[in-house]
Formats: sequence, C-alpha cells, structure tokens
Amino acid sequence: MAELEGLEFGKSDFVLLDEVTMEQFMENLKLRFGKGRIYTYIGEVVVSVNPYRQMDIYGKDSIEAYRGRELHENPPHLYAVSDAAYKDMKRRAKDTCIVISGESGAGKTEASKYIMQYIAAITDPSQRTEVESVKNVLLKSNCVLEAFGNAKTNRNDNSSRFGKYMDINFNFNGDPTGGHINNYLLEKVRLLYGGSNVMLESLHLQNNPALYVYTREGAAPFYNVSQMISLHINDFKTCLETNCHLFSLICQGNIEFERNGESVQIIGLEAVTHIAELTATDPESICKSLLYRTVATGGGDVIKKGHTKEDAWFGRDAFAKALYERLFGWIVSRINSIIEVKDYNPLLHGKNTVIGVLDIYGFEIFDNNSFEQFCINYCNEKLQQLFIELILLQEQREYQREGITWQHIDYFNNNIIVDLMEQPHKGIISILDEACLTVGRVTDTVCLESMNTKLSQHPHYTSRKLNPTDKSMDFQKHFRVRHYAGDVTYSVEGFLDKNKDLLFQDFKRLMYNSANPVLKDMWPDGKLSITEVTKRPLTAASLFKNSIVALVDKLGCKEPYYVRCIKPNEMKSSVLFDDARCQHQVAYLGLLENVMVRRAGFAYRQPYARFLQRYKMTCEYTWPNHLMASDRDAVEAIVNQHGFQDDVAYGLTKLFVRAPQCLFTLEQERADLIPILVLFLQKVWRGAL
Ligand code: AD9
Ligand code: MG
Repeated sequence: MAELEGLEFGKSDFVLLDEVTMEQFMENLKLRFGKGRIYTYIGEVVVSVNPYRQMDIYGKDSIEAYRGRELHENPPHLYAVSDAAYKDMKRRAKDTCIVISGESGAGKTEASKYIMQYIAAITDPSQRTEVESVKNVLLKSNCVLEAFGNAKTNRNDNSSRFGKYMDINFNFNGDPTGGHINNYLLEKVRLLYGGSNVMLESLHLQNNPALYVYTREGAAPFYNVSQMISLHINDFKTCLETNCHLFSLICQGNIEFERNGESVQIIGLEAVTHIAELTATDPESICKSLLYRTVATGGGDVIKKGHTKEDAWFGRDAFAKALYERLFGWIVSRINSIIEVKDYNPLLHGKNTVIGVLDIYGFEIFDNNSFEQFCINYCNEKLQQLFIELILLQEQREYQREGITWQHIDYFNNNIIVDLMEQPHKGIISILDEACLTVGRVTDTVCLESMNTKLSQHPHYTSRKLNPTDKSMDFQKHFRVRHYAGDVTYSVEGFLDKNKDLLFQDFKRLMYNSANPVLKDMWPDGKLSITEVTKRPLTAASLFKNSIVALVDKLGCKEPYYVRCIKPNEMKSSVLFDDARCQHQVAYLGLLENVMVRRAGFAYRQPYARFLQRYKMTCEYTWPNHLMASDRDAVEAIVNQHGFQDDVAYGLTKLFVRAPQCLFTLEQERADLIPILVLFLQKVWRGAL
C-alpha cells in the first residue's frame, strides 16, 4: 500500500480545511502542486492540476497499491476514483461514469487515458484471449482517434478537436466485454500534415505544409501521421485504404477558380487528377461537382446550375471538411463494430454493466470565438448543469427528503444560461436555426440583429442596445454571453454557414459513385436524387444540441464520479502556479461550493436493508438474523457496537455516514470474517459440526 501523505503535503481532501474559504482552498492547492501532489479530493471528486511533467505515479506498483482499496486508504489519485467507480459497478451492479472536465490543456485527455489504463490493468486476471483483445482495442483506439482528431492550438499542443464518450461494458465477473464510442462535434477547420516522404510521394504531396492552402492558412495543426499509419498497419488495416482521402483534402485547397466570361473555371487541373486517383473517381465528374450544382426547379425539373466563384470556393471547402468528418465518423464506427458486445445473453452471462468515461473539450475563450466555441461552451454549460444537479442539488434534496438537519448552501445555478442558449423559440440556437431556414439571403449581421432584439433583456446576453459606449466590441459583428465560466465575446461571422453546414448533393453523389467501396460506404446519402433531398436537414447546432441532450441523459442515469482538471498556467510550465488563473478556474468549477456541501453533509449513505445485509456479520446482535423491530434498529445496533454513534445520522430510509473511516473499518472486518464463515459453513455441510 502506498504511504499515506504527511501533513507537509497539505490536506489531501479539501473537506479537511480548517475553514472553507477561497484563500485556504488556493493555499492548499498551491502547496500540494509545489510538492508534486497533483491530486486532491473533495469527497469522491478528484481535483487534478496539470503537472506538465512526467510523474512517477502511474506505474505497476501504483496500480497494485490502489487496486481494490477504498478511496482514503491511499493518497488521492485518479486510480482511486477509477477503482471506486469499478467497485461500485461490480458490487451494486450499477452503471457508473467518470466525467472529466476542465478547460483546454487542463489534462482531461491524459486523465482519461490513465483511467482506461487502470481499468484495463485490474480486470481479467486470468488474461483470457477474448477479453484481452477487447482491452487492447479499447486502449489503442485512443491513439487512432487522437492521430485523426487532435491538433495543435495555441492553448494545447495536443488538443482534442472532438468530444469523446466511451462506454466500457462489463460482464457479471467484472471483465470488459466490449464498448462503444460516441464522438461529438469534430472541429473541421484544421487540417493535417506529417508522414514519411515515401508515403507522401505516393499521395502526390510534398512534406511542406506551406505549399498547401489549408495547412498554410490554418492554425498550424500538427498530426503525428507516422504514428497513425503504423497503428493502421497493425490494428486497423482497413483504415489504411482510406487515409489517402484525408490527403486529398490538402490537394483540394490548391484548386482555385477563375471567372471566364459568364462561367467559372478551375485552375489546378493537376490537383483534380490526383483527387480522382485518390478517391477512385474520374476527373471529369470532380470538375462537374466543383463547378455546378443540381437543383430541382419549382416545376419539378432537374437542372444544372453553374456556380459563382464564391459558390465554388464554398463548395470546395465544404467538401474537404465533409471528407474529413466522414472519415473520422467512419473510423469511430469501425472501432465500434470491432468492440461492440457480441452474442450477449443476459440469462447466460448475467447483468451487463457499464462504466462511461467522458473526455470532452473544455470551456474555451479565444481572442476570436466563433460557432465552434459557441457549441463547445454550450456543452460545458450542460455538463455544469448536470454537475450541479447531481452533486449539489441532489445532495440537498436527499437530506430534505430523509429529514436530516441540513444547512442550505447557496450556489450559482446556471439554468438561466442554458436556457439562453437552448430554449425552443427564444434561445440563441433557435434564433440561428430560424435564420438558416428563412428563404433568401439572411446574413450573419441580420441574424445578430434578431438576437439583439429578442435577447436584449436577458441578464447573460449583451447586445449593442444595452451597451452603446463599450468600445471593446464591434457591435455589428459580435455578441457576448456571460457564461458560468466567464464572459465570452462571439463573432457572428460565418455562424450561419457553419450552422447550415451545407454540402451540395453533387459531392455526396460523387463519393457514393466512387469505385472504392470504403468511400462509398461513408456516403450512403449520396444515393438520393436531388428531388429526394429537398427536405431540410437539421442544422449543425441542433444536431449538436440533440447529441448533448442525449449524452446528459445517459450520464444522468449513472452513478457519477468527477475529475475536475485545472490548468496551472498558460506557459505549459511545470513549476508555475498562476494564482489568478487557478482561482478563476476553482471559482467557475464551483469547487468551493462543492466543499461546503460535502462538509455540511455525509460522505456515504446506504438504505438500511442494504447496510444490514452487508455488515450484519460484524455484530453479534444481527448475525445471522436480528430480532429487532426494524432494520433501522438493527443498523443502530451495528453502529453502536462499533462506537460510530457520533459519525452517523438516521434518515427515514437510509443511514448517513459522515466519516469514511467507519465504512473502511466495517469493510475490513467483513473481509476478515468471510473466510472464517466459509470454513464454518463447509464444516456444517460436511456434518462435522
Ligand atoms: V483539450 O480540451 O483536448 O485542448 P485537455 O485534454 O484537457 O485539453 P491534455 O490532457 O491534452 O489536455 O493535456 C495537455 C498536456 O498537458 C499533455 O499533452 C501533457 O503534456 C500535459 N499533461 C496533462 N496531464 C498530465 C499528467 N497527468 N502528467 C504529465 C500531463 N503531463
Ligand atoms: Mg483533450
């Protein structure tokens, strides 16, 4: 067992602070960070500070130290919550989830990898081949998705540009049997480069991103393509066939258009030939898709309409982004088909339970915030709402319900911001959708006007009308939302196009007609004719909203565990603790309120019957059966026999335990008693007694 920490490392649980104030909280966090203690608890919540250096705390020894132990038996660690989530799932046959939150670069993805690594290490001790292969794919899937979906941003060198929720399924033995990945809102505006020269040559590319329009102009994203390729060869051979399509995106940025009298023509036919080769289509069809779109006239005729130069640009870029997005979606679905639970029969295999791990982009405030940041920040508002709902509200409501004396804690409830963003008819997403559906050219600025009119009274929205003297914002183009995590000014430029996410049907058909079966598989909607697709698809914001609502529902019915990640500084330094930045994160993550609620309350609770069932063997009055008037009285007998009277409270249906130590003691006694009881029963059966 790892050594418990001495006092020089500060308090390992914020609940133990002398006083719950921001000063004491920050002092403790800073002290621990300085001493290399990057994890601290608030009850069962782990607060993690990104160390920005390799820590020697994730090896085999550590895994062994945390395996099967209770939370407070070891220094705080991700492994301890992973173990708690796992034990909880196994003991109570209940689905659990681990929600990792924090801003960009705070360490969420690293945390999710350590959690997965731990779960993989502690399960399936007999190393059965089928379970091992499931674990292997689950672990490796991370690298593949990162290779395709991460990029360098100015806040994180390896930033996840997609959200990921992974369910790991377990059988009744507690061994992983499969899993499922959901990905959310892949950011499509960044492209990639890297890879060996041989590989690039075969794709007609040169190893110089400056030559390609997208990589030259993008925010210098870096992908480790060599890693991606080697993984493909080993594990996802089929993906290899398609990765070339990604590169065709880069070529495409080099296709230009020029006006030629009334019509538009392509400059860069060489690139077109390469794309045709890579996508198993013909250059002529590509040119047609780039220059024309098929439209259905009011009379039911189908005609080819030539693009303007602007339309052609728009179409080309939308196509490149869609190729990338479809490939990413396809990779996720391939991984899912490999790891999905097959041939599961609950009668034969017992109850199937799940641990979900959520690693989703953190709250983002950039210098220029666009539609992507709006969606990401909406998602963070929803997760914060869930956190409040689950940890703070539920806790208070339960005390009330159970008749336990309890002091109400005030905290900021972000419902009002979530409503501002998602409310039907009135919220920002609805207003955007309405503008997208309006026939004729509604511009971003017109849409902004409409938001300003409808939302000017909202306390979390700033429009031109409210703030005519503020020179920091160009009110023609911006609006500001007061998020729970701070004020964010969004630029509406491009909002409507991004929300429409329009891709001309001609491109879809082009890909559907590719001779490459994998590519064809990615574009099933290319089969539809233009008259069949006149129904408007859901907008990007609505699709995203629906997926986040579904995610929150999914998380809401699981037993949640939280990892709250903090980024210590903007310099990626392992020694710098930027007080103001850290305090800001602690404040908006609601950590202080979390401590207050936790301190005022009881760490553990269990219905009387369940408590009795588990611990009755530890008390002479309750083993094997009790003769008392109720289960509650029997539980009281157990509590009294162990001298825990001052650490518990009796609710209507549950026992509330303040100090975790009480449960550890009972657990330990139980573990010691079980072998003795088994021996005893064996003797009884053999008639020896
Ligand atoms: V984003 O929202 O995807 O942009 P994350 O996921 O929160 O962000 P990430 O996990 O990628 O951040 O961490 C950023 C970098 O911090 C990593 O690339 C590591 O260099 C560093 N890091 C984070 N956690 C640890 C850790 N536990 N040990 C060592 C770490 N380094
Ligand atoms: Mg990440």
